[in-house]
Amino acid sequence: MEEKIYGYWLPIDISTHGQVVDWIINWLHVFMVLLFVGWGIFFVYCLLKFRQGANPKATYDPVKGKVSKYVEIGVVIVEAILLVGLSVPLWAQFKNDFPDPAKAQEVRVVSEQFAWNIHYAGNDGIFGRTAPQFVTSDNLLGLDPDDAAGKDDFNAINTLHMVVNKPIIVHLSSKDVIHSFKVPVLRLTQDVIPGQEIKIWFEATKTGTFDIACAQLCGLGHYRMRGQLIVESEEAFKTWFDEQAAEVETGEDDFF
Ligand SMILES: [Cu+2]
Repeated sequence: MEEKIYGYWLPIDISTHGQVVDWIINWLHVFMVLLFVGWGIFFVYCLLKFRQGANPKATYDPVKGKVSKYVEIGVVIVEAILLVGLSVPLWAQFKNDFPDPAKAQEVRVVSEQFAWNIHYAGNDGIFGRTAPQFVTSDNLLGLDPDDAAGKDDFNAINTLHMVVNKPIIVHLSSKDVIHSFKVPVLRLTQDVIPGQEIKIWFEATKTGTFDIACAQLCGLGHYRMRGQLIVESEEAFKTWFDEQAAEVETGEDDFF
């Protein structure tokens, strides 16, 4: 039986970095509940204690108790621990410790209204040069027809195939407006900014087909900007990859 991806709480986590993200999300919810209940009790306490019947005359003396001060210091300490102890190290790891490209897979993801172009480098492993002036409806990536490195490249529209338990480096860019590359099961959200190339990496630990969504309202078709992340074994990936590469060879999936 297939495991349910989405339930009442967080979707399943299939990434190597997801556990820390989930800790942060879960602990923030615990603290929010504590704050909500705490403030609720305090509110009711104030309604009763300072009701007009018991206090016909207002007091202008400042508060003498120290409890509120200690509670606020406690909240600041907890928030600092969450930020400095969990969020910042995770962010730093995600941004600084990139996997060795020799041991990782590499793709370019070029977003546009309203699709994800997934650019594979083909058999040579080198991405062909791209430029806006080459973009046509047959060449959505804008590959330069004069660049030999791009001859074997292919575009897997809305389908990102990757190998399980192997890191992948994704170069994100946009052809038009700001989009946001979101894969809930990977605990991954990264804005895609026109004019910039943003590098991210992740590693999936489970095989299966999962959703890629656009998490930035990017126009009328935003709702259908949905892709598939296909995490598969090395062999299955190779079979798929060779098929795509062969189609480029035979001109079935040729851009020019
Ligand atoms: Cu979008």
